[in-house]
Amino acid sequence: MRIDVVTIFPELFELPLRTSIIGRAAEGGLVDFGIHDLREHGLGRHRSVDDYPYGGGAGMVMRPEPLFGAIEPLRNAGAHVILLDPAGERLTDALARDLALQPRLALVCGRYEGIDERVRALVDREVSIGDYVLTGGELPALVLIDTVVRLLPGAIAEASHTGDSFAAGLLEHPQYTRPEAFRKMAVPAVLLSGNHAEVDRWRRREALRRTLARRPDLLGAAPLTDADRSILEELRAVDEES
Ligand code: 9D3
Repeated sequence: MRIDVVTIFPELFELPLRTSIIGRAAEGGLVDFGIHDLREHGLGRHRSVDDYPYGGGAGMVMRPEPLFGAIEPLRNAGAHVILLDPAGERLTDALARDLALQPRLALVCGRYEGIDERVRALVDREVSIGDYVLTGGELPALVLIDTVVRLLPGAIAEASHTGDSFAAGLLEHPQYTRPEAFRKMAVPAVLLSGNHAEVDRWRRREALRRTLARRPDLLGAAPLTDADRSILEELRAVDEES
């Protein structure tokens, strides 16, 4: 996969894309990145990329010419162009799985109060990472890259995403490692028992317990067996008692 990014802060991408799983995927040739400084398409001696809003108001708006100059060649090369925008469609694991099928993505990061409306004509989709206000699209672009690249075949062990909590529709069960007792807190005995069927049953029950307690909204869409449903009934009943 090829991922191009258009930004006025190319330095924000340096370390994150060289580190950890994304860095290893890039090293191994699963993905390569092109980070493009929008200022290279800026206007005049000051390489200006923004201007005052027509109609007045606070803040600056990103001008269309530099953005067109940066985006058009990427579009013409076949990239699926994504504008990171607070009013975009919400990023989910399902969207990440769709995007991971594209051979090329171009991510456009806005800054200031927004971008000239005419730039949207060059964009295939607009994506937001959630309902909170950030100072620009750079961190959202990194979040999108992180969630897409880990899904590329070979980036991480397959089992680590077929078992993803959002893929399975439930939150994950609790996990423990050594030591067996830490500050008087013990590891549940079942995990030390060596009985794999019992371990699986315990994990499923704990995943259901945690999802019921923290994200009951997920239970509607989760694929649940009859056994799961009776465990949930039991957990709800226990909760009634206290
Ligand atoms: C003045 C009104 N603001 C809309 C809420 C304008 C505005 C605020 C923040 C315009 C751009 C930004 C910068 N944020 C992003 O570019 C952004 C973002 C975000 O702030 N939250 C979640 N997802 C995203 S994706 C891009």
